Amino acid sequence: MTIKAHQRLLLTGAAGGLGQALRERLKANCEVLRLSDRVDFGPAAADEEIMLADLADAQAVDAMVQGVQAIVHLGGVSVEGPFGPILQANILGLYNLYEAARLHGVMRVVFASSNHVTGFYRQCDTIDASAPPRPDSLYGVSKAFGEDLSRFYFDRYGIETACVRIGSSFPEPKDRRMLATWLSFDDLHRLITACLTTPVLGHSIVFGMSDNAVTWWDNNQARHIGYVPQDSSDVFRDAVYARTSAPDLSDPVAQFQGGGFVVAGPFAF
Ligand code: NAI
Ligand code: 15L
Repeated sequence: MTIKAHQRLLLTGAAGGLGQALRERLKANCEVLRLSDRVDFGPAAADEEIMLADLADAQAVDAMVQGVQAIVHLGGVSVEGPFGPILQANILGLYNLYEAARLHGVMRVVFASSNHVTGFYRQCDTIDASAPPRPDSLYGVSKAFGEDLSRFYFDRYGIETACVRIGSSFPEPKDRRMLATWLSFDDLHRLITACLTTPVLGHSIVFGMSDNAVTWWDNNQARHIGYVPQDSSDVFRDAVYARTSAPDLSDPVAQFQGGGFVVAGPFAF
């Protein structure tokens, strides 16, 4: 049984792909689940509250955060694109979120970081949380900013954060790269639950992946979180190989962990 570690839990980005996947699952983690996004996504169900907010709007973010005990922060731009929206949602928006957390005494945050913080490591490298960031995109740079901002709020104010460098969280791995990066929705929920319930979280970086045989990431520095994945991309391997061709190893997309993000853009502001 999942421990309801917090009375009222805030989930941002609730209208997005992962927000929808987690909405039902996270009800097990709290008495009241507060859901937020910039876009309207319909009415609240039992044991839910909905508070729409643009992350760039400090007042709206303040209201969104007031009264919760913990935050699962998924909201923001989730792919590479023009810098303007990334700046508003992922940089200014994250600052607004942590300021609101500080003002309202919210002491634990699960931050959806991304594997694109380290996307310029090679697919033959195995890295752990001590590897310096090598972002593969402006999007990845914004997530690296989020990891540093949350570390500052921990060192200065004691707000604990798990920076979850999510790999590829979709119903199934879509291509050969995702056989290494895949994170099932159930394992994502297990990982978030571990981050919400571990006695001492501190400021931690954890790679969000299932128990995939091929991996580029080592989570040994996150053992205090207590995450034990139970799914694996391996059951999809034969099907993925059958429908995809062998990678061109001279192509940066096949060389680097970030895949297509290493060549995306540039985009107009
Ligand atoms: P998504 O793009 O489906 O959802 C993001 C949500 O954030 C959307 O509903 C959008 O309306 C909202 N949003 C965007 N800008 C906003 C703003 N200014 N104010 C308020 N809300 C805003 O993305 P997805 O796949 O659900 O990912 C969720 C989080 O996890 C994102 O932060 C993403 O960067 C991160 N992540 C996801 C991965 C995945 O495999 N799905 C991999 C790595 C990281
Ligand atoms: C991400 O950070 C994105 O949010 C997601 O849409 C995927 O592209 C994922 O990384 C990935 O690397 O597969």
